[in-house]
Amino acid sequence: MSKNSEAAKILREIAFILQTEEEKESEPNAIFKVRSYNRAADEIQNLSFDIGDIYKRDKLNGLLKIPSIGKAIASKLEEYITTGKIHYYEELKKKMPVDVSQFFGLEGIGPKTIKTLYSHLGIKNISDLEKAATEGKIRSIPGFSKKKEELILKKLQFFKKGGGRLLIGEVFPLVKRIEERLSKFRGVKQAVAVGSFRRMKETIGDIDYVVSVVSEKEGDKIIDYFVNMPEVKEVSGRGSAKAFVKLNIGIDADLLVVPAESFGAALQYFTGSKEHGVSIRKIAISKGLRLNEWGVFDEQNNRIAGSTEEGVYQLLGLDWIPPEMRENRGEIELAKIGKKEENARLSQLIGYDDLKGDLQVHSDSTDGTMSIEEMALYARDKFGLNYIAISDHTKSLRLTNGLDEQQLINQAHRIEEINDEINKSSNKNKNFRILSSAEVNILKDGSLDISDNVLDKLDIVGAAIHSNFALPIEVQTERLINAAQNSSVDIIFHPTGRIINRREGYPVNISKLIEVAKDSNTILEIDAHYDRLDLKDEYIRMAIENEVKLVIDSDAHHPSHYAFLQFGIGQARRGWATKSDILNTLSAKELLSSLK
Ligand code: DGT
Ligand code: CA
Ligand code: CA
Ligand code: ZN
Repeated sequence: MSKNSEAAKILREIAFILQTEEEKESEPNAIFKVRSYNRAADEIQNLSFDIGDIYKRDKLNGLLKIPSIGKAIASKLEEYITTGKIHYYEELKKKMPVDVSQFFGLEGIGPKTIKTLYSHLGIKNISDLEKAATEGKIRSIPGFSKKKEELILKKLQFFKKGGGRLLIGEVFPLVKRIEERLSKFRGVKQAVAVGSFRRMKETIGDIDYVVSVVSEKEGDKIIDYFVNMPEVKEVSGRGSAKAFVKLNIGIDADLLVVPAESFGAALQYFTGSKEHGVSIRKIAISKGLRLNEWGVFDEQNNRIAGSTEEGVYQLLGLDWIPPEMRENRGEIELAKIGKKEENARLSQLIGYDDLKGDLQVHSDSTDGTMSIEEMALYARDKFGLNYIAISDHTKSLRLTNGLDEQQLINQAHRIEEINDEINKSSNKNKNFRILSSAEVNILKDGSLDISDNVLDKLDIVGAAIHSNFALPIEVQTERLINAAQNSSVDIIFHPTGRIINRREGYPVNISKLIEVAKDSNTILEIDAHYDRLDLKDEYIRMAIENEVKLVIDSDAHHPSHYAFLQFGIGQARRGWATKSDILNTLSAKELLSSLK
């Protein structure tokens, strides 16, 4: 595990063990403590910077700038980075020597229950629990019953099947790290993470790898290596060309090893989706061919393609189809060779390097964690962007210290000064530009909390709903329409308000919103934070079919969050967006001149 995942795991365990403790009068805020450990763990797990590097550069101060990290946790991280241990955690573990991380995600069996199970039956891990439940020992613990025991067994079955799906951003760094390690392994030609991950689905059920080797005898070595990686918790099975493991973060990973001549066919097969694969196989059959993970075979069973994906598709009369589109939603029709006009879209999908700017960025004027200047320099120097818009929250969002009219005007002036400062020494064509903006709050009645004459002084304006989620769909849609029809509003941020796996969002008549966006020349945002991915793929495609312009923003509250942009691009590709559908592929100047 990387330092970040290790530290995140410890913080999560601390939170968990804290929840097993008796309520103490002396500590009435225990629940907040638990929450802050969990939040800190999430943040660190997904940080695209290594906490060790942050510490090396800026010591405790650097750690304190990570969102959700306060003084208490920062000093524990410091202890972890410098000594490899956290004393506080070691002490907690002494009181409860249970492998608590095993129980994460085991729904309905919380910390208190686990404490009870430990103190009565000495249960320390999942297999102890399964054994005790199967042997009927749990029902006799005070407060338990036969029914409860059965329920535990049922939950265990579900858990073992892997009911939970992780968000793409939660697994991305890990998946890439393993992919890179596999591809550098001796004897390996190529290694690619396939399945839903390669298709950039918003959630991932399990991780799949396809590896090609130079010769068959390398297969065993790579499988050995795979099942012994530090991230592996348990090996579920292995064969001569396959391995199945459970990873510490609570997700399974599958590995398939193939010879180079089958690599393309294996990629095609295991990238899926299943529905796409089924349709592709039908085409093969209609041509008298057979397609499987080892290649395309003719009637005499000769392999006639398989080393590359392009070769497989071509033999079936198709252009290569980007993985993100492989959902059997019309992409195969589009890819038929000879349909020049339609299949142009396949090669014009927005690429992962196409964004020039980011239009939703927060600073420490409100709930962000770094200054405007720091956010700008990171965007320029580490992420290669040419512009960002500082879109801090506005006054009615008091929790974030939202800005009022005067503060927004002052911030816009300050931005001009910073633009001058940071561009002083650079050549004029390479100027980085910070745009003044705001994430204006849409009020209950659809009006905005900042007056139009102030908004008109900003370079670009986003508006968003942050409260009153329970209103009926007509009212909610009307609020958004009101905002879109406001001539000062350029973009609707995270249009549906969902948080994946946690909050459904408010109800919206999305086709109506799309229609109004088109008529009013309002841009809809693809918020690329992996928690949101809002608009989602399906709505992106609807927006594009209706010629609505989109932007992809990171919603960064810390510079490492710029890395989220790739998830937004992934969703845009899943929604068939070309570069010209996404306005922040334009230069700042072109973008500004296309606004309403
Ligand atoms: P996930 O893991 O639920 O996020 O989604 P996938 O798409 O990664 O699905 P997974 O891991 O079960 O299988 C990986 C790919 O392997 C899948 O996208 C297509 C292929 N595949 C798996 N099972 C079948 C099957 O029964 N039939 C066909 N045609 N393909 C399959
Ligand atoms: Ca999978
Ligand atoms: Ca799989
Ligand atoms: Zn927001």
